[in-house]
Amino acid sequence: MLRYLTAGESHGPALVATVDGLPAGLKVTAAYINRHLTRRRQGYGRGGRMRIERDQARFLGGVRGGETLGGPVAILIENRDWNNWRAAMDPEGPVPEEQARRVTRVRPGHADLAGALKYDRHDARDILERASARETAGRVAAGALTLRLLEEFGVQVIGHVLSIGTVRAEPSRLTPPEVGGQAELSPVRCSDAKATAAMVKEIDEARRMGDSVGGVVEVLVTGLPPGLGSHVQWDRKLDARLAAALMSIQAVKGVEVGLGFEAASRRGSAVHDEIFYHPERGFYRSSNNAGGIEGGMSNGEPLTVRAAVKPIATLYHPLQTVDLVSKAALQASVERSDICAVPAVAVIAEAAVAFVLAEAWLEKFGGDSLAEVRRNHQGYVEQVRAF
Ligand code: EPS
Repeated sequence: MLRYLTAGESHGPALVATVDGLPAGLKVTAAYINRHLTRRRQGYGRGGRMRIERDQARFLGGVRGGETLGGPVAILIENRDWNNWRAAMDPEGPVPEEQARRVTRVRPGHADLAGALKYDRHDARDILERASARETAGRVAAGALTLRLLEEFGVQVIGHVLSIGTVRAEPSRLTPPEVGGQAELSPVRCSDAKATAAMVKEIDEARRMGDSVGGVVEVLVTGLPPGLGSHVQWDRKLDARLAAALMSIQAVKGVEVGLGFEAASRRGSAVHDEIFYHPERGFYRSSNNAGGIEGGMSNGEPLTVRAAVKPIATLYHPLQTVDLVSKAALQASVERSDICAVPAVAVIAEAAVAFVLAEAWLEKFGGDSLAEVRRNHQGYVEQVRAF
């Protein structure tokens, strides 16, 4: 069973990610994880915090001599900003009132109010520190280990930005690796150069207005065999599991697979992908409206999932709210924040998708060592080929 947990507050000493259930013998390095952490940290529209952090992963367990041992892999990422928050976030306390940096003017759209009521905390900092998207550094570190596993089998996971605010990338004729290559060069992780320039403007405009802006990210995955996930039970369906993983990312409010919501307004003949057979290629489709999933299982075509990201809830021109303590009508608290984090969400979404796919991969081909997983995978590939 593959699982992971993260721990840590945004301005606390560090973030921790623990991944349990990876096979032994997988080659991993901190440098590999750091590459993904750096990709997450980049992206036009982030705030001053991203100039403070370095996001360097350190293995605390589960890895020896550059290979996993089969036990839980624990990763530590220090928060450099902790130096500026020691008094306010001291785990040992007591936290002096004048240094507590309390937040009581709860921000509409953030976890502040619901969390304060639920956990009975009269300082929303106790909520926002954990609700913060800083936590996604831990998720990307965990997800990077699963990306590494999938890479061993030639699976490529590519996250990119489709839209920011009202600016949309033109539908692309590029192959998924080309999309990834172009997106990597774009400050907003978008493969369309013209749209990139307009997206940068959109972010600048939101910044000028003291506002924030959201968008849509897409993850494309190539190299999957048919048969990951299952139609037989609701919680084994691959699309359901991907949707849950993507929805769990801070600020994501919607998920689509393949044509998604667009399919609802088309006739069946304009939605379903016709099936063909070639002795070399096996079964294939000439279109991919299903986004690589039918009946809750991968069907061998590239996976295509999208997530809609709402605009950041911290606004420099704040919205109306109520003070948690005094109950007075006031303007919401203004924390230093980002204007747009959509390019980062594309990287976080890669990690979320990779984790679910690795989990499904190990369910189907599971073994305690990478060599065993490889044998099981190979046997299945031969079975499908000989079908
Ligand atoms: C975040 C607010 C900002 C972001 C942060 C998420 O942090 P701060 O309040 O320290 O300026 O920069 O994102 C990260 C630190 C990160 O690593 O992604 C929030 O409120 O969610």
